[in-house]
Amino acid sequence: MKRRQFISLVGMGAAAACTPTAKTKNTVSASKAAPISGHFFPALPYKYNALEPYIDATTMELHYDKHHRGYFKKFQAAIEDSSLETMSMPDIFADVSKHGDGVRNNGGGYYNHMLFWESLSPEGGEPSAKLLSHLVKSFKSFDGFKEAFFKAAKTQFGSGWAWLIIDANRNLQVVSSPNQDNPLMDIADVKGIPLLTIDVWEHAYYLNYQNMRGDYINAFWNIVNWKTVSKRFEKALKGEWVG
Ligand code: MN3
Repeated sequence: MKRRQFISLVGMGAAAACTPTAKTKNTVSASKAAPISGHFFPALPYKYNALEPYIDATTMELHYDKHHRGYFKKFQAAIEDSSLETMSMPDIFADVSKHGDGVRNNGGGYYNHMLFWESLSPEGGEPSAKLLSHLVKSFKSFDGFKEAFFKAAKTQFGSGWAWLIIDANRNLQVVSSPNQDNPLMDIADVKGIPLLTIDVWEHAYYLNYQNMRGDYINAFWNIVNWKTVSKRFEKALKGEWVG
């Protein structure tokens, strides 16, 4: 794939993944509406206790209402009265090294948590046949993928994230990132469209799992929203918007 095509793929896919539904559907009056890339604090797609016993309600409430909201507010402050107010997150991340640490850390924190909430569901499920076949191709087996993802999440030193991404060659890869960095950022070692992510900051699990990060990651498999992850993957493969 040519670089330009990939940038387009990354931009479209990731932008749509985190754009409020009302904005993406409202194409007719788009010229009158707020810019499609405007930044909004999203609603949590389930109740705080919906992911129990794997993630407890208190952790969810603090994580969403304090941590995530805090990143959003600081991000808003960091971009106030700048051109970034109307720029999509993937476009901001594509040049994030030029925008300063306030945008990198708080923009990452805002965006990464949106993907994290979307990656989870009380219903769990399984990958689609197409995603499963690609996971098997890339990691030998589904268990091979889970091992790679577990390892990336478990061994990320300090705070950070692990990701399943689709890269520029449309291959699946597992990567990790420190702090609030993500694979859309120009500073990332391996870039791609995020499909699935896990937050391994201690605030994501310490109340319930204390220092047992591995137990938290194992519990995570019970609540992965494979329906959404599969949809993102199949649309990204075709170069379509990832909703
Ligand atoms: Mn977090």
